[in-house]
Amino acid sequence: MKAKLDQIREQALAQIANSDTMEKLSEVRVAVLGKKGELTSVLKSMKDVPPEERPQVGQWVNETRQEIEKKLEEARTKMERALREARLKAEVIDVTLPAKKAELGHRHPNTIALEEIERIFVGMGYEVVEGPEVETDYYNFEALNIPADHPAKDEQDTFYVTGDILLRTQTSGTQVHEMEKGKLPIRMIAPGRVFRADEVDATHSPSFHQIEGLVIDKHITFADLKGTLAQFAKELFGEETRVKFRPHHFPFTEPSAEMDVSCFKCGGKGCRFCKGSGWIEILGCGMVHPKVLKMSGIDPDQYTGFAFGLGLERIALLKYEIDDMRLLYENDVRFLKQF
Ligand code: 2U9
Repeated sequence: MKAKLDQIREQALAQIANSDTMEKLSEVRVAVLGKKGELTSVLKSMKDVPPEERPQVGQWVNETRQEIEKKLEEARTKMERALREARLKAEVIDVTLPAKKAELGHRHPNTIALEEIERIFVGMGYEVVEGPEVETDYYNFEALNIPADHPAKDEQDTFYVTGDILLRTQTSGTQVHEMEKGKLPIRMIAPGRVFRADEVDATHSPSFHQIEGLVIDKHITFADLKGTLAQFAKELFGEETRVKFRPHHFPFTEPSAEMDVSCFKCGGKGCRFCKGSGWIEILGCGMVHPKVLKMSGIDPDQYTGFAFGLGLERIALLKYEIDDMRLLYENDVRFLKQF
């Protein structure tokens, strides 16, 4: 029996020594110590051993089993360590490699211009108010003293949802909503998307953005309008910028004007950029029409105000010297990257 056990042990230890994978080690364990293993069958044959010899044989079997188990465990630990070392070696991280550059997004020229304009007016104490893009005829036209037969109301110029509901053609409805709240004074700008049934070309789009402003308080005069917009122009285009006002007509303001800035390319001498005139038109403005104040519940004998409106895309095109509005809507990264 002892010889048999020694043979099992020698054979098992040799097999363990020859095992070069976890699977092979596992096979050895099953073949020797498993339910149908060689050592297990020796144990099963104990019944044939004379009772007086059983303690001795039992001890041999246990010793053999323990020795094989110990060797199996040693081999397993050794193999695991080798495997881990090989894995760590393969996974090695070279901390000296240059990092991958993360691609940063770019703000759209419209956004850059909008944020700059908002910063200027917020700095002068204005609130930024947004309103709905879908309006009723009343808020887009009637409350602004735009008569029923005005050409802007034509279906050729305005996108109608139904007979009375439309996509706003200007952000002015937002100011009307604000006036109706009855909280005075008002110092606000209303930036946002507007819609006009225009054909696309280098300077037109059926959807663009406006920034309109409204100030209403006691004793507001045209001098306040001039001072405010002159300061705005200096902050947007540079301290040396001069402004001039040309008489104009809008139904919602009286008197009305358009404001030009001295050309920031040539300083006013005249160049290709300002088409030789030295001046660039940037906005429309005027004193809020008394009828407009009255319709929204403000007493024009107590309160006066000024308003202005400008096209955001026009400012972005001018400021960043972009010659085609369509570039602003294509979102070509090669274009956007430049700002
Ligand atoms: C209220 C009263 C008056 C807003 C104004 C303009 C002049 C103007 C144009 C600029 C270029 C539109 O984007 S554009 O085509 N706007 O010239 N807008 S005054 O006047 C208002 C607004 C609201 C209650």
